[in-house]
Amino acid sequence: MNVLLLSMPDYFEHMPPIAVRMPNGALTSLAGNIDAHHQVAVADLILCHRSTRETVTRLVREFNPEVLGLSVMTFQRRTAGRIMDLARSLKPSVKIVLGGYDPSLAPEAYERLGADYIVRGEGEITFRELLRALESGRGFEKICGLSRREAGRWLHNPARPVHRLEDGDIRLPNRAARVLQGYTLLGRQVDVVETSRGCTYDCSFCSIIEMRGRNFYAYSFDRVLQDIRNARDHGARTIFLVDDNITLNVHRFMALCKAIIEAGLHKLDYFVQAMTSSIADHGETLAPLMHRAGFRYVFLGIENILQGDLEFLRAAAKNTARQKGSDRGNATLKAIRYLRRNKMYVVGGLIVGNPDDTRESIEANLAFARRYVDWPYIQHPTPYPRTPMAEHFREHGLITNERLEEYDGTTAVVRTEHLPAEEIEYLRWKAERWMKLRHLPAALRHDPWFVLGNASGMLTHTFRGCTLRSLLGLEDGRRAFERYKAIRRQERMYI
Ligand code: B12
Ligand code: SF4
Repeated sequence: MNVLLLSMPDYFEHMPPIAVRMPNGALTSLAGNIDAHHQVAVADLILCHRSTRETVTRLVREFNPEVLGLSVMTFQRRTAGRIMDLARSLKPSVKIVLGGYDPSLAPEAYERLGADYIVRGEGEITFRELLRALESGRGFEKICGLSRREAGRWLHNPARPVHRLEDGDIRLPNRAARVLQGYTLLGRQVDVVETSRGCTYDCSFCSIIEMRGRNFYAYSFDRVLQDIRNARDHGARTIFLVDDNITLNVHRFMALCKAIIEAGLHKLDYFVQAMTSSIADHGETLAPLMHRAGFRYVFLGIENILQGDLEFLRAAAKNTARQKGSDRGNATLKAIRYLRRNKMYVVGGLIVGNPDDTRESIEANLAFARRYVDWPYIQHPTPYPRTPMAEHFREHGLITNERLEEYDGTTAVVRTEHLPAEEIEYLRWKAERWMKLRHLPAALRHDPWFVLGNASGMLTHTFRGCTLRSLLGLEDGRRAFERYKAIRRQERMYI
């Protein structure tokens, strides 16, 4: 069968395609795990976000897929619906399969949008079995993790237990299936690699727990190194390790750094997401090792610097430093110091606009980011389907915006008990632009050719909506913010 797999073109504020065009790891993993006789093509629509309609039309015409698979996050749901309509108009018989976080956690929405199948949770084995059932015309009822339409009704097969990743059952991603090119991070070709799946924490904003429960399973180092080599052989110079929480098992992570060095793969640049507590507690040995292994940017899940907010986010434990088992307070500063001392940049993940936040508490977080992080990655709490946070915001009547295409993390869609949503977003937007500007010299040192060629495009993106008058303070900043919001609305019309 011909199988076409697409990820959505929608991007969010901190990942402008001019600087970041990252492949979706799910699609190549699915492509690597279907039976070998299928023809499979993978297209990440972020690479053509300005010509989505034309590209999807061309791909459907040229590739003539019997099965079309879409990978979707919540803020991409509207675009996914439009792509499904387009594909059906081009080829009415195509079977449409949805997967990823949003279809898994809100399948009912996709039933209404006209999908044929929904793969809930991990997809490799379920999708492989679905293609077999489509070929033979039977056996759908035995496929765990599958939702399907039968005689006008939706049937939901039992959930599939999470995979333990250890027996080689999940094969390497198939990167050769990609039919679009141009994946870059700050000008260098980038790819994604997984070393583990899962997390045992339960932060209230994170979709991971409803998606797969609290667990952690890891691939063997042999497999991880093969995967990194495969990404490198396909041209990657930067690797984003997309594990849910690679620092959950610090000793394994240290051993992985050593394995990367021993395999000579430390000449690549690595980006990773990390918990502050792991870095703070083990930084003395871990941080130098990470630097030697090639880690350059570390996304730190700081979440918030105030204890009350951390408790709401259920992120206090993962942000607490410990010594010999006893609590030594917030881990953030310690973690930042270790990373910076070892020449790594800190991407500071903060969440502002939680239910009890006041202007002062938001300003305190922004001031912290200004002072301590290299690149701000500040978001607003977003009530994604079935997260504990979503329940809380709904119960307290704090959700002010139900337009899911704006659930991109940098649009405030909830208010606090003290501040309207618009004001929260304005505070963040106003402060964050200047923090990003400040990182430009460091980025120039790291990637001089890219920055020299793209600085004006990046600045135009960061300061869109602003004019010289607004930057000089001769115009009310809110007017620039309104223009920015209008531009953002336009940008969201991908199709
Ligand atoms: C790595 C990562 C990123 C990376 C890389 C993204 C990329 N291009 O791949 C970066 C940092 C760029 C990123 C950004 C964002 N992310 Co992100 N990210 C993740 C993370 C940590 C891992 C995702 C991953 O690659 N896993 C590995 C792959 C193999 O697994 P998978 O994607 O789950 O896919 C499996 C199944 O879902 C299924 N499947 C998936 N698609 C399909 C399609 C078909 C057809 C089928 C059959 C099956 C299937 O099969 C796959 C294999 O088993 C998750 C989860 C987490 N713990 O936080 C969040 C997560 C996916 N991100 C999320 C969000 C919201 C975002 C942002 C909007 C904002 C943010 N929080 O940073 C941006 C938007 C990005 C953009 N397009 O602009 C949310 C999504 C929530 C939701 N309900 O939609 C998650 C779940 C985190 C959370 N908050 O809970 N992200
Ligand atoms: S530690 Fe990270 S992956 Fe784990 S639940 Fe919290 S946000 Fe999600």
